[in-house]
Amino acid sequence: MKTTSLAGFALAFVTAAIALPAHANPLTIDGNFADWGVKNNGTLAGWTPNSGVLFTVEDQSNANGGYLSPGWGGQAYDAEAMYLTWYTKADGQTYLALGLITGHDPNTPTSGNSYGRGDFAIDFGRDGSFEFGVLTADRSSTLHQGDVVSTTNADWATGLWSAPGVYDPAHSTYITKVNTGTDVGNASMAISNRFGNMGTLGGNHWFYEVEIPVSAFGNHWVGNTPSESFDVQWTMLCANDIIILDPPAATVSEPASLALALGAFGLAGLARRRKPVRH
Ligand SMILES: [Ca+2]
Ligand SMILES: [Ca+2]
Ligand SMILES: [Ca+2]
Ligand SMILES: [Ca+2]
Repeated sequence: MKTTSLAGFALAFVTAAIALPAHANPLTIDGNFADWGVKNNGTLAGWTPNSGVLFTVEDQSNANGGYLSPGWGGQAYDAEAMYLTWYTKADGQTYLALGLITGHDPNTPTSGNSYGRGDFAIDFGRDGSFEFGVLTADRSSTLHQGDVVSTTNADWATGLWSAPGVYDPAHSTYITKVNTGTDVGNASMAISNRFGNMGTLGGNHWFYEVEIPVSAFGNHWVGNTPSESFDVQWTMLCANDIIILDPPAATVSEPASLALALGAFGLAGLARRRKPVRH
């Protein structure tokens, strides 16, 4: 098995916008990222969105077959950037919006050595348990593209890897797509056509744009701003490359009851809880 080093190939940076979105304007869910402030102008700066949008960029330039993490696959399986914001529309409804740029063709079939697109996964509490999936494709006779599905991890299919670089499909814990669960809402979703000139590392790219009414999250999101910490993750059905956006703590208010309870013990517990669970 190849052991290509990630270092040198990967461009990774995370920017934490400090003041978030109370004022963010609603986005148009049309598969065009201009309203996020992202530009495919062949520059590094093109990845950077408007202020008020949280994001992470993990663009890699590996040729076909190059190492990503936790698997291989090069540009054709490169999860490149994720964006996140939220806003309240005139109707009073609050929405969580997600953007994803990837080198993985959304139309990639799942057959032989090829693997199709996965679903967005949301982990409230950042405890490694994914409470919701947002479907990028029809997954069963009742679970369709755009559905917001309440899940446990057992409801998810998993990838090919049990650890970075370890091929072991039978023991993979990297979740990929929703098989089963309870439909709790409907997201708007648009997927772009292929485009180029994104960043400086070349290749083809696609953009997913998603808008989720936070009412689907029940008690996990109360009010106009997040009431609980959360992560958003996306990968494809092999989980060759996984991208995770972890909104920084400063932008997500802790529940008032927890804040009141914070003594020395509470702080220790908070620090432990906030340590991301990674596989
Ligand atoms: Ca748009
Ligand atoms: Ca790339
Ligand atoms: Ca990547
Ligand atoms: Ca969770």
